[in-house]
Amino acid sequence: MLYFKTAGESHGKCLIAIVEGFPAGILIDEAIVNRELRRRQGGLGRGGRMQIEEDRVEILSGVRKNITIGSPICFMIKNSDYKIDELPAVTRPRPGHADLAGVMKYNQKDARNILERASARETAARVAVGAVLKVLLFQFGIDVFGYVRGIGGINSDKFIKDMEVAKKNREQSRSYCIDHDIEGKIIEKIKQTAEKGDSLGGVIEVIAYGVPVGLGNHTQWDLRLDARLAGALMSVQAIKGVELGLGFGVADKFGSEVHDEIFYDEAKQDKSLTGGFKRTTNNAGGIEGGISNGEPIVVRAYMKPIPTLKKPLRSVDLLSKEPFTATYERSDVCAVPAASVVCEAMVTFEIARAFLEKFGGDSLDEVKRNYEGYLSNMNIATNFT
Ligand code: EPS
Repeated sequence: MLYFKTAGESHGKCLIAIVEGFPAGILIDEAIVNRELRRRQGGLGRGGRMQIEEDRVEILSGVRKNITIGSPICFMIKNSDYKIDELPAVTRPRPGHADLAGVMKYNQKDARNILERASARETAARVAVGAVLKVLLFQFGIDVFGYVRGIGGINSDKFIKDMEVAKKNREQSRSYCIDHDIEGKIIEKIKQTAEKGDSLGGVIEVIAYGVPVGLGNHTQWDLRLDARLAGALMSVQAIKGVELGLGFGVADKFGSEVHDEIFYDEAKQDKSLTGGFKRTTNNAGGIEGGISNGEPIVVRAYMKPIPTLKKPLRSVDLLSKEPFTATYERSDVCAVPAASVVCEAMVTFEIARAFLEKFGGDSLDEVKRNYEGYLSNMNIATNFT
């Protein structure tokens, strides 16, 4: 089974990720991973830390001559800002961070022992994992694309029509939006927010194209693909809500306005991933009954503003119990663009996990055989690579 774990503290020696269940026979190299790590480090709203770090991966195991060999893949990303033992104690917990609940749970007097691991620095390790899983999915024509729909209430009303255009627009955007019309307003809002010592959240959308019918399962609560995607995205630091397709909007509408009617196109039965069945809407976001239905999977994550504020909120000292303002050292004003890269990695992981559950094998060739067999049973041509 495909799985990964991460280890490492924000100002510790390094971050580590170990991926298990990755098939043998796939070409990966550090450059592919580094490209994604650079993307995560970039984007508007980042603070001083990103000037210090230049995230680069070292692949320590599971790969020989750039080809995966089926054994666990271990990634290491060194922290340039390695100083965990010299850093002062934190005794004034930040509202919204793990500080207070963490010290109480772990019986600590210093919130540093909590925040170092709770920090979103950990997400660099997740992005390394996502980078190689993207290579795997790409072998099967699956492409996962994450971008920013809005920051601080400045939201785009444009949706993706052409993936290549969207990719180009995102690459040219410092906010990782696909809508250049809102970029100027976002830049201005981040600037004003930084001046006020405050922080901003936003909305991220991730779309997975080329996902076949049949990933996930209706038979058990924890096998449902929508539940798994929601859990994966909620695990990303600062994400407070997740929706699929029409999402929260479904609650206010009639059933006839929500459900995607089914049509059949005989000419497409041998070519489309849906075997000729088709929809003219995708309000379900590509998942019905916990199973992918062949339409693009569309999921959105809502990120809260970062809890570390230059103009801190009221808090209480853990030791003296006196009122104080929360600790501030340095922070990002907005990490929504960076989080969009992390959300893309997490969606990639869940789709790859469900894909390998269904078609899994120890080698790429075996997975390909399984997938081709499944598609040919649905009369779909297997020219996906
Ligand atoms: C973070 C606090 C900041 C962010 C960090 C997440 O780090 P520092 O405390 O060193 O200033 O920059 O994000 C990263 C380091 C990163 O790589 O994304 C936090 O408290 O969550």
